[in-house]
Amino acid sequence: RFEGITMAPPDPILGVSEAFKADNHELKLNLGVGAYRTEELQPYVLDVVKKADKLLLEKGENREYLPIEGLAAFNKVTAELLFGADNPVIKQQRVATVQGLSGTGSLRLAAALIERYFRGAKVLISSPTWGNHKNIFNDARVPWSEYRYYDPKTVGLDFEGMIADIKAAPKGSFILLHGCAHNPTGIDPTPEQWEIIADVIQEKNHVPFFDIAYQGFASGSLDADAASVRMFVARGMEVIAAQSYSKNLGLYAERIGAINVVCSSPEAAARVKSQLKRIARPMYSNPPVHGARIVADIVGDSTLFNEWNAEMEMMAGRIKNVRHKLFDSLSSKDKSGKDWSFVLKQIGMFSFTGLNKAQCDNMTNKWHVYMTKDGRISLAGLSLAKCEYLADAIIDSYHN
Ligand code: PLP
Ligand code: TYF
Repeated sequence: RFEGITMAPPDPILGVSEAFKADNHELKLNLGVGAYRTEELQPYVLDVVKKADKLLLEKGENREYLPIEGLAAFNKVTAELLFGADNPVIKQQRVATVQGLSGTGSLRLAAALIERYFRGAKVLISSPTWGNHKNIFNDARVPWSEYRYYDPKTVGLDFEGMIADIKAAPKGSFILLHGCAHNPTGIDPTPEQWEIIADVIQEKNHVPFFDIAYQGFASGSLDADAASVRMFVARGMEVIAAQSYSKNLGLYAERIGAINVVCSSPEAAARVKSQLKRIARPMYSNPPVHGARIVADIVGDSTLFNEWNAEMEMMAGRIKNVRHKLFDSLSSKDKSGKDWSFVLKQIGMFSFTGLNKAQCDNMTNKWHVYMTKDGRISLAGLSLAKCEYLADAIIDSYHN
């Protein structure tokens, strides 16, 4: 019966970690998965999360099922964190918020909503994008196509291509946008470019669909990183936004996030929420409680909230330091005259090196540097001490 089932390919990102584990070389470096590491390259649990955990234990809360839509206190603070607590859309109860299984599960709920109520509508995703986006829309049977985003000539944004492709999409398409710290390129539009993107989306009656997995991690400020989303909302547009707490609170394995749909009336929001619940119910019934309690307690308590912000700044700051050190090492070691300034222009956890597949293979096979084949490196997995080694590897691979 199961004999006919073929082997599934490994995940291109998570598979890199497997290969890394199997390598015994002492200089090996895992720059594949986007997960924060300390300067000692160890996983990091935020102090504020440990504190919240301890308080939760003391409170001795029960393990009853959550409602389908998740923990009410979490849903309240997560929408406030994204849109701003005094945003009129919140006061007017125009946001349908449902707790999801982190960013991935929240995107999957939105994809199912699109499939059910906007049959045939297309989702436009950036080229390139986070690999799982295509899987999510494929599995939800939502047609998608790509818009131009990355320009290999400048290792920067192909803004004209992006605008042209969004303009050319059928009216009423869903435009998937990375709220901040674009994965995998680390290249974000400027505030002025965001305005033009919003103009075109509005003109074409498209729906902006934000994936915001790095709020606070791009600039170190939660508010600054939500500026793109808030600008679209301030224009009075209907907006979808999927949130994740994997990176900014280091809650990767807790699977905590949310889907938010900003509607034009409280009645529409209530109906959308009811349908999101209907989608969630036969998939997983109700979401896990622990991460939701941690987020609700940290965001809802001003002391813990301030501690969180300080730790996030520290993490974002460490990545920025590594970025500068890598740029300095590349610039001083490479005698070819190549301009490495793109490394400094990119933001967030990643740097897109522009290395092609053969060059990435050289990085791994010769230098034991593990990375995705699209040329992305996770700076969150790099330490100051390893920058010179990495620069040698990159320069050797470039001129290979
Ligand atoms: N979206 C983007 C762009 C990501 O990079 C990630 C992974 O970090 C996610 C969504 C979802 O991650 P998670 O499901 O852990 O929240
Ligand atoms: O891009 C990354 O590295 C993160 C981590 O199926 C990740 O988004 C990678 C693959 C995956 C889930 C998360």
